[in-house]
Amino acid sequence: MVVLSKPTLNNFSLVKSIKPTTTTTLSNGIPVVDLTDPEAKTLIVKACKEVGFFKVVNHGVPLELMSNLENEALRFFTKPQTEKDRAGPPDPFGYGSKRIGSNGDVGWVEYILLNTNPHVFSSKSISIFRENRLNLRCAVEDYIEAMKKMCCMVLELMAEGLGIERKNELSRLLKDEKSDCCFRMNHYPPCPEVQLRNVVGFGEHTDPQIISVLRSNSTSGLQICLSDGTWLSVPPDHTSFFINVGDTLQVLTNGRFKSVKHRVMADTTKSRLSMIYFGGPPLSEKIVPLPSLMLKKEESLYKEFTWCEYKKAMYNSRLADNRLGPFEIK
Ligand code: GA4
Repeated sequence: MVVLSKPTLNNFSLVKSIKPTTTTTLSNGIPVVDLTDPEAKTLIVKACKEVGFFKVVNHGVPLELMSNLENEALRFFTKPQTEKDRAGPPDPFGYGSKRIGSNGDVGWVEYILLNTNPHVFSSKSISIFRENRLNLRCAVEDYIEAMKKMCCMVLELMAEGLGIERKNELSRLLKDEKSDCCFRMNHYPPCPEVQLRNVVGFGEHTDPQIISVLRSNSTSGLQICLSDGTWLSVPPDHTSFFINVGDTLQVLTNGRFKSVKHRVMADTTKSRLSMIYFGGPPLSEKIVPLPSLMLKKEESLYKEFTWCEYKKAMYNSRLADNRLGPFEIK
């Protein structure tokens, strides 16, 4: 029998000197990170390793910025179909309905997809911004600026949490004037068919970029796939952001961070509106594990490729494909 002695002053001080492990706050199994928490960097790294997904609170982005864009987007999505179609079909950017990508994927969704590169964004030829949609243009502009800032802040916390000396090692990829980011607004109208079967709004996939930030209205639908293959519903929260690790970040961290598979199911009664900012590197960037992260004899799990090469492969793929598969070193 083991007799436990009462803590003496000595072993009590020993217990006190062990640094308490940071505990993750969970919302229905989803890690939540308060960006003002001094432990944020540790919690972000833990979430990226274990789930590849987390919710961000206390992010400093004014709610007004989000609701302003939500209102402008809804104003567009409630226009007659013929008017919306004039801003499509997506090539891959523009207005799209039901068809996702160009390889046969469909979903119960309509969307606006935009390239946020300033040279492209400021050009007059963006079809969605014709027809006097100056308010929408301004709302998107303000929003994507805030998203880029937040992504960089999160990427810097990640670098710190990973113990990387240069904290801009990841964020520099987005700060680069040639960074290849895009922005998507998805509108999922209510789908009465759901009574017959579960209708998929946006099919399962991983995001190819480094990082994605999602914000939605209060309608549920987003699900993430856990490591045991089960789907977890993400409770919506219109005041917060949800961050997910993309394929590129999985490679940059040599598999430490997991690019999370996710999908959206349609709702029977309520429409869902989501906005997602996708942070990608410059086209010419070589995507290899960060040397500063690699242990002494650690080898890359992936063949070398540029973001441009990955994008080419991505546009030839279907949503649910394992896009990193062909680049894995077996
Ligand atoms: C998934 C993530 C982003 O929404 C997106 C999508 C892109 C598109 O809609 O054009 C793709 C998809 C996404 C990956 C595979 C290809 C390309 C649709 C599709 C079937 C904008 C992106 O970057 O990759």
